[in-house]
Parts: sequence; C-alpha cells; structure tokens
Amino acid sequence: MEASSGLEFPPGFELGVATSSWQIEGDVAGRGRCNWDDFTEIPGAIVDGATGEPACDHVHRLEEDLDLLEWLDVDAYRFSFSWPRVMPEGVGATSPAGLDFYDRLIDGLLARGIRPVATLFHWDLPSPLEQAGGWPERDTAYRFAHYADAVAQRYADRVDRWATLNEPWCSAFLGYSSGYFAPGRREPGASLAAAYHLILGHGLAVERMRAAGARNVGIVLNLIPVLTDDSTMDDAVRHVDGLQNRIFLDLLAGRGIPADMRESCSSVTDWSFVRENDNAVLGTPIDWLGENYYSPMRIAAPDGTDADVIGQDTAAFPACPPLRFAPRPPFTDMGWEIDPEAMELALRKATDHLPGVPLWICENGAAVAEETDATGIHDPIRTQYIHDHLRALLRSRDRGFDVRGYYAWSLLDNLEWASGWTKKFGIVRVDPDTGTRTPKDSAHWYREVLASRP
Ligand code: IFM
Repeated sequence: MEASSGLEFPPGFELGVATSSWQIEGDVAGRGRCNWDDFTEIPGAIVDGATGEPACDHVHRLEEDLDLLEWLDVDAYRFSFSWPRVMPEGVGATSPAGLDFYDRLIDGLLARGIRPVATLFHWDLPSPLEQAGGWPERDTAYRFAHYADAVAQRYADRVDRWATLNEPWCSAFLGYSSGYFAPGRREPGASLAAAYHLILGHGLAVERMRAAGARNVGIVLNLIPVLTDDSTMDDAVRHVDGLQNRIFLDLLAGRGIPADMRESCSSVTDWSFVRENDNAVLGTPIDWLGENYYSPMRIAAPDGTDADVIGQDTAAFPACPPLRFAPRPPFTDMGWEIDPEAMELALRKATDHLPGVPLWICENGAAVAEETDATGIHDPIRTQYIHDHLRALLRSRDRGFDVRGYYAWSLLDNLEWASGWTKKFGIVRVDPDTGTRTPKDSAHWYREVLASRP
C-alpha cells in the first residue's frame, strides 16, 4: 500500500507506538512479583503456559529496542512503568536497579529525539498488594498515589505526558468479575469496588504527580461503542455501556456513579464503598484523555450461541441482563469486529462527558494472520487496519474532534495476557525462542508514513 494514501496529518499530530511493562520486559528476577506472575501459575489461566520470563527480554535488549524506535522515527513512545520494578513490595523502598532501568529508557528516548509518554499502571499490581485484597480495597488507591508520587519525583523533568492508568475496565471487570485476567477472582460486587478505587487512585495520583512537577497528566480508557439493531436490547445496551464506558467517564467528570447503574447493579453490591465526598478527587481535572480503540461491541438477544470474542463475556459485566455478543465480520484473530468508523462514537462519548479535554488514540492495532517468506513478514491485514483507522481518525478530526495523536499497538509481538504468545499484535516480530526482532511489512509501511509527512 502507498504510505501516503489518504493520510494527511495536520502539523504537530503525534504518531508513535506503544507497549507495556509486563508484556515485554522480562527480567522477573530484577523486580518484585506481581499479580500476573501469580496468575500464570494457575493451570490453564494462560492458554499456552507463557510466563513473564522472558517476555521480549526488553530489559536486557533495551539499546536494541531504542534503536528500533529510532529506525521507525516515531515522534513518541508510550511505555508503562512496572510498579514492582520501581517499588518491589508495592510500598516503601524503591529499587535502585529498577529506577536506573527507567532512567536509561527515558534518557535513551530523549537522546534519539523521541518523546517519552509514560503510563504508571498497565495491570501489573505488586503481589503483596493483591494479596492484601487488591483494587477492591480502598487502601490500594492510596498505595497507588504513593507510588505515583515516587515515580513523578524522579522523572517529571523528562516525561512529556503521563497516564495514571491503562484501561481500568480490564483491571476491574476482567480481573475481579469474569476472572479472565489476574487475579482471576469472580466476584462481581468486588469488581465494582475495584473500578471505583482505580479511579480514586487515579485522582489521588494526579494531585501528587502535579505537586511533584509532572505536566500533562491524564488517563487511558478503553471506551467501546455498544451497538445493537434490536430495540428490545436497548436496556441491555444501557447496562453494558454503563459498565464499559459511563461509570468511568462519570467518575472522571466528578459526577459519581451513574444513577441508573446504582440501580441496575443493586443485586450484586450495596455500594457501601462509595463516599459522596470523594467526587472532587475522582473528578480531578485531567490534561488529556487516551482512548484505546480496537472494535465496537454488538449486542443481540440470546439464542443459545456464543461468539468467541476475547474480552466480550457477560461474566465481565456484573448483574448483566440476558444478551449475547454478536460481532460481525471481518474479524481479527481476537474475534474482534473491524469497524474503523465506530471509533468516532468512542470519541464522541469522551467529548460529551469531558468537554474540552484533548484526546489521543493510545492504542490501535490488530492480531492477524501473517506470512513469512524469503522477502519478509507479510501482514497486509494489519497494515490495512492501521491505515483505515488512521484515515477514519483524521476524518473525525476534520469533523471537529480534538484528537492530537495516535499510537500503534504494538511495537513488538509480546505476551498478550491470558492469550500468551498465541495472539500477535506487533509491527515487529519477536521470535519467542530467540528474541530476534524483525520488522514486518506493517513496520516498514508505518515508517514510510512517518517519513512522508511534510
Ligand atoms: O495487549 C493489550 C494491551 O495491553 C491493552 N489494550 C489491548 C491490547 C490488545 O489486547
């Protein structure tokens, strides 16, 4: 595909790639344990039995990965700090070796002219905090703010933009309601408390980080448009949309838990963890909002069948009414429907709830089929996917949405959580046995897109 086809970026529009700590770092011995390390020990939790070691061995291959980013010539690199690498017990002393690693990462980016964009929590919770109850406990929010403060004190002078959390929906509802993610608990009431305390931790962290000098502090959500063409499912859509999207947006807007969700989840929680005077902290103004967009969700009446869609599961939606997820082709390997145009519905939702807050697409990409031959690794579906989403995003921008950047997910093939190595999102292949990095066709294409800007 022509690199430039239909893609005209406004001046200053930021293009980058993203990764996360547990998915790429490896070097488990060099940090404290986390919830995902513990989760990998549950038989069957990770489909192929993969663990956090070696992942992409990024800690030991840092220079090589920095050079890859330089070769791509991205404007910005979005990575996450591993809480247990910075603070092995989750509280108390920081690790000099852990801090040194992130110094080298950040300084290496800056030396190559790449803006560091950092997330504080991309799901890897220190094991002692998970064992103490994890996010359903209010105390975890305070521990998070303490960790955020330590990180901001050290790196505020060099990090361009910060996200407190990545996709708190996944931590809360896949972690504590469906149990598909770490820690594997199936307690719908606890998952609602987790969602609330994640945003409380975010609000507390924003205050502490700003006090430590951090600029551009925001959060990254996975807002998902919930669609149906069956009007009998309107109430089911309201419920799923409430848990996937509105609960987070209303908390961030300082409005508390939406009234209809208080009612429709009353069979699984008495909401006694909610404190009305939290709203100011929960709604601490943010400088920007990240959206991770991959797919819409489509809902239909139950008919006894279930589509195989990773993450779309009624067990992840506490007090879920009868429904089924009914994605339409084309699908990625995750079973996710491909629909670039629906991305605008997510942008609209964000803008309606948090007017005036600029938006970044912080993740977008696809696990898809690839073919390898002597000429390279051919992944035309991924290239098309990224191209079509970029084009849709630029159109949304023309229609007035204040979108300022886009990050492809992901730089590297990596540990796709419960799917292990079986789903590949990288624009660069990582051989799971040797760690060898090989740019795929999509990486070459993205590089040309980056270079072809005026
Ligand atoms: O790999 C994940 C990432 O960690 C969070 N967002 C979705 C990606 C693909 O599932």
